[in-house]
Amino acid sequence: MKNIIDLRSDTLTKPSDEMRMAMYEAEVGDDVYKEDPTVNRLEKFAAEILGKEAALYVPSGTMGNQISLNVLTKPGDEVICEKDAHIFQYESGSPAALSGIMLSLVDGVRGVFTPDQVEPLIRPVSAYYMARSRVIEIENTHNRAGGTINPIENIAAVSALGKKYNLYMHLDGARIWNASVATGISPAEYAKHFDSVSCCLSKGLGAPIGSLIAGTKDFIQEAYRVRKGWGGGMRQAGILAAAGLYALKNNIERLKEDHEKAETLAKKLAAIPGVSVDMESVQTNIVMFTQSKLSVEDFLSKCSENGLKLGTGKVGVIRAVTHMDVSLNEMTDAAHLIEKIMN
Ligand code: TLP
Repeated sequence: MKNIIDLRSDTLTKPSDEMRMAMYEAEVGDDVYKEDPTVNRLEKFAAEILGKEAALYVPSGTMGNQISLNVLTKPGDEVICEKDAHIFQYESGSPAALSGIMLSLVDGVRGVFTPDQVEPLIRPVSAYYMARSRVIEIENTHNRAGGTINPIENIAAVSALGKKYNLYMHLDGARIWNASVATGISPAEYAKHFDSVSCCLSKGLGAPIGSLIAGTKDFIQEAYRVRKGWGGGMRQAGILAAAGLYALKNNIERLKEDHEKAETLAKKLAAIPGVSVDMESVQTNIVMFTQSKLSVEDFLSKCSENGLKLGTGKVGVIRAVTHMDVSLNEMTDAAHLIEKIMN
């Protein structure tokens, strides 16, 4: 069978034998009764890593973000976020559908917006006829901007502004592990600027399923209620949580290798005539590029016919995401194939 190089997403990784063994051996109970020892261990461990009082295991990153926003807001409230934020672009309109909230969009640079851009969007408390500004949301790393990192000084400044106006701060840290490994800044150091954090186990960390949210005990208590109401209470979830624990303990440092693969791929692509890569946005495991030869659809099919699977980012942009199930050598193969298509 022809070898397929699948760069559509880091969500495509399959659990390793060691991870499967940890799942096989997991001690389980009914997590809706809070009696699953493995889920409890995972939540405790995640809270520690993120420097928060408590954490909650949830089925997906989308549910993690949406539960967090639901707990922090009331219908009619407004969340300020970047215009390409995952909560705006890729969560099926859930802020409106599930929580009755609006999003106020900031035009960031490579996914990063500054306090100066946010301040004019914060609505005066006295303006009862306007939506109420309630939360500022930051995505780090920023998916649609190409896996870009929000500088910690900027996060601290936006968070200080949020505090000044009594706003909550939410971090979509689906790939916070990538940001942490790339900068050497710990997840807790990032998380301390936020009231709620959501992060994923099923992307670069290689677990098959699962995300976590973290915050104060009170926040998590409420989140627990909302998760149940939305049908996210799981029973012997320890089987899955064991994979998550394995991922947190073994697969964070190795993300460096994925970053190296992305950098290698980006450099090779940038050298191909007709392909354009914004090298400044290549900071972790995502490479966004455009090409002048074919429509996006035709380009993706041509690649796919030849064993290379790619995805899309913003309109007209192709996305390649590196992960543990592709090798550094395959980056050369992928670039060769694209070069051939471009000729
Ligand atoms: N992102 C997926 C797709 O939805 C685009 C991917 O392949 O990258 N926040 C961020 C920043 C994300 O990138 C994602 C997933 C999520 C939240 C949602 O996670 P899931 O897919 O577990 O609901």
